[in-house]
Amino acid sequence: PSATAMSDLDSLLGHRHHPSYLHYGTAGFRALANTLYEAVLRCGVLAACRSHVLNGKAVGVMVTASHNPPDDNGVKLVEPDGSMLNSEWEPLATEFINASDRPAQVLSKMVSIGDVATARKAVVVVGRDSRSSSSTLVDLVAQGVEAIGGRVVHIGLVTTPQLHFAVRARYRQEPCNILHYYEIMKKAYHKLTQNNRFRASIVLDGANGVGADAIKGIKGLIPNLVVVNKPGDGPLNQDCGADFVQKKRCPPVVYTSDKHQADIWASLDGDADRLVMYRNNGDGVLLADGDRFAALVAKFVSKHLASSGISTLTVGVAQTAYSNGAATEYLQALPGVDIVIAKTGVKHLEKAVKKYDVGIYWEPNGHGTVLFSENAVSELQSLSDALSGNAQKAAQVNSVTTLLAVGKLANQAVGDGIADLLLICGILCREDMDFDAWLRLYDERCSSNMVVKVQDKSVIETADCDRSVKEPIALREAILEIASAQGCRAFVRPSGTEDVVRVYAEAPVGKDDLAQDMALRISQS
Ligand code: NG1
Ligand code: ZN
Repeated sequence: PSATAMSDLDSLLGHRHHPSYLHYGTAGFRALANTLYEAVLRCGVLAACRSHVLNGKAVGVMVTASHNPPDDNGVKLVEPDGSMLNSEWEPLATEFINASDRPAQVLSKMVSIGDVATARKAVVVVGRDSRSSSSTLVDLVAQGVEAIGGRVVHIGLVTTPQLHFAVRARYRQEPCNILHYYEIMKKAYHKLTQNNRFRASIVLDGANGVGADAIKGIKGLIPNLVVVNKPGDGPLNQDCGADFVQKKRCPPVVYTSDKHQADIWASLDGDADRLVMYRNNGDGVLLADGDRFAALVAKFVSKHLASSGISTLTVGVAQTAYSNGAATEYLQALPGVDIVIAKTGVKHLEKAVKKYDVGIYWEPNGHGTVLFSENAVSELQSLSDALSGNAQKAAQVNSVTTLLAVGKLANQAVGDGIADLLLICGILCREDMDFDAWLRLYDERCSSNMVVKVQDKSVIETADCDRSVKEPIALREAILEIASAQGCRAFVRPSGTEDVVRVYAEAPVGKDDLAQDMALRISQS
């Protein structure tokens, strides 16, 4: 890089002034919004550099802290194909964002800033969630991009999956306007349901966030849908939303005074990339979490693949340490379905299923999707063309059309709460299944999640995809001892998004107290 470009940039970036060292974690950088100004400005610079090295393909930046409290915010980079930031760039991002002295020089390992500024080909697509701090942070991202000659495409207030969609569509030279996002989903939903109505009533909790607005785009598809907890109704994610319901196992607070009743409830998180569904019993919930989504989808896909007559396509389901043991057993029994275990965090799950033609992944917290490989889509499409109009093969045609619809409806870049709502409702409708029948697919084992605040979470090192602790040895042994009873397991891992350590314990069906007791004893050890 030329000396001028570097020193200009160094003076723009100034000195690092976020109070603590920030890591590019499972979901990018996250912290209290008012400590992130410098970091997001630098993320703008970084995103432009990434776009430059990818020959000007547009990179995405999403400003959100998902399910975290309203005063937090965060920033996450998206690759041109809609996937998460290339893992080689994660440590670079961490180093660059934290460099207090001559930050521009850090980047020179990967790219020459002078070249980026001269070539002027970098493009960065920027979106934000509904937090009050998000607009300011978007302006700073844009400043960073423009500082080195990049171009910013603002897509405004969007859900995280919409940002991924827009970036991916641009890359594939498909229409990338958000209106198309809805059009594609609507068409696919009608194909999946074969124009049947989903009859059950649903109350959807929008976590007081952007998802409650975005859902308007699919208005009418689910006739009996009422949306509560819209932006402005209450604080974002506070006592509501997918993370709250899944972790606390209790219904959300509804911030408007009307009373609501429905067959099924559903909760999105603050940026609408997660969804959980449940029966609301007033004080408790009967939860359909991500494991249940994966089970229903895998069962449906495996059935239709068998009846489509295609035997060459592989199906894999990725789970994490948090996946319920009963879900794992259920999936293991499905014909033609492989199970792989991945580390916690969507990027690991996504990677684990990429080698399959149909890759299904869900985190229990409700983040997940079904990915169809190019090969799967083209095989299904050719078969569909070959069978077109063949009345004798109606059942086969039906299955092929159904699978193509699933691949269109499910977000092909990331988990998407809105797409997942349609996918699940569509499958329940097709299977003529009600919510209770879905829950009867398997009996969930009892589990307990707890968080512990510690001074330094980094002393904990995990192994075996987070399922066991490697260090410290005393903790490892304590867990083994506490979870030694028949049918029990437990683990501890440092959170990648919050300054806490997470404890998980699982006990056989009906042994709720045992799961709670194990988690509590581990928390205290
Ligand atoms: P951490 O904070 O690392 O546990 C949480 C979720 C992850 C993932 C990320 C990204 C749990 C236990 N963990 O990560 O699964 O979704 O947030 O949002 O739910
Ligand atoms: Zn989220």
